[in-house]
Amino acid sequence: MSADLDARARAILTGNDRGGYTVPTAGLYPFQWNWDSAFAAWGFSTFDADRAWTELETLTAHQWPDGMIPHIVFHRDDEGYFPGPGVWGTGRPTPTSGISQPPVAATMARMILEADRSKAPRAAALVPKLAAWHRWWIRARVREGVVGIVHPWESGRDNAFDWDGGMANVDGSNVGAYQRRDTSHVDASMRPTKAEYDRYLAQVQWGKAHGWDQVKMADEGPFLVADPGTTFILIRACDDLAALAAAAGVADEGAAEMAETLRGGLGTIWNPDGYWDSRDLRTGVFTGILSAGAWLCWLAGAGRPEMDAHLARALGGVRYAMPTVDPTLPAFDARRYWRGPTWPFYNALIALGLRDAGKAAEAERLRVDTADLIRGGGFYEYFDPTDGTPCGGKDFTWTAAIWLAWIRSGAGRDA
Ligand code: 9WN
Repeated sequence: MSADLDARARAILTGNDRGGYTVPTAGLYPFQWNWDSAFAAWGFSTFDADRAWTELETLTAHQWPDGMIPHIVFHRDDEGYFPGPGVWGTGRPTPTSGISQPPVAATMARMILEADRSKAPRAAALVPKLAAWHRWWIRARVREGVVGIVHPWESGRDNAFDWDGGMANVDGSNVGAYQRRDTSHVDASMRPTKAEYDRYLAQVQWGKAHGWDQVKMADEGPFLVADPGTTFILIRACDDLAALAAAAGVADEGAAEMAETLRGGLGTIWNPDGYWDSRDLRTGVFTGILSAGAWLCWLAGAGRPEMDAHLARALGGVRYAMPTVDPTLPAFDARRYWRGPTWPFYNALIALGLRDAGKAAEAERLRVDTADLIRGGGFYEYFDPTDGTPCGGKDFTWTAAIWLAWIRSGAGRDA
């Protein structure tokens, strides 16, 4: 059975390969997405190391001159997704979106290199690009010591409760008529609402109207919310970039120092009620809902006793770990995208942190539950953590990737 699933996972990766880059899933997401692509590379590395490095090289080839690596690269036009390249209007030689996405690439590159050291020259060539990207985060997004995202899509957790407060200040009433495409591929009840989409679009229009000036977007744009998830990922990425550089025999370009500086700013996102929390950087207000960004604290070595208690409660509250919102809260919504469901790729990331924090049993719980979800429902985008119902897009690249690289290859297991 598992051997069949291994073959199926490899077939999904190769089937979603569009020649040097991988789409998250055919139809719903027809372009190259940043963090999906990094996970795809991890998956490819289990059977084709060269293809894994190519994925990362294609992604970084579309880096902006200021260092940003965009959240979508529109290699070729496709009517199946909205908003497409024309709406973003970034003017890049190959069109891209105008925001970024959580920088997991260095973490994936480190694991890929550790599995096959012969690729050190390809890793060495990536280091300066990743370092420039990490510096971009610090220059264009780190405010009050933590990462502030300028658009919910930049967090990769689009409709999380974390952004509701900041989104309430975005005027979505003048965006004009538009046709969504996502709801023609998947059930609308599982997707963000129309009101959310109006505001997503208003923020894109603001960025375009201001020439995609990244510093201005953070300092003057309609939305800036501190994201624990991206902050923890960036810290980990800086640690991993330093290790990657050492393994590849090149300078780390200040990566280790960046990680330390970022660790010093974490107080900004510690909610005095006792958990890591997102915070509107325009108003200083915490979201007040324990959500998935906090589950990445261990990835950055930022666990605290209070978080151990929250972890135990959340694990006890669902059949399938890990829910993206504390399941004991009334806000928990088991099937609405980032408002409760469990995401296989995200579980892999949480588990890497848990393993490194010495929480082998919890990491294993995530691995076993995620394996059960995939065995029972297939390689879906995400799942209902209460009963395992598969949701969203099918034959998903990063779900297949983590099946191969984490569930079957042992990363994230108790060594
Ligand atoms: C917007 C591709 C992406 C993921 C994100 C996920 C979703 C896009 C969307 O799909 O976002 O970027 O249209 O919903 O939230 O994490 O990278 O899989």
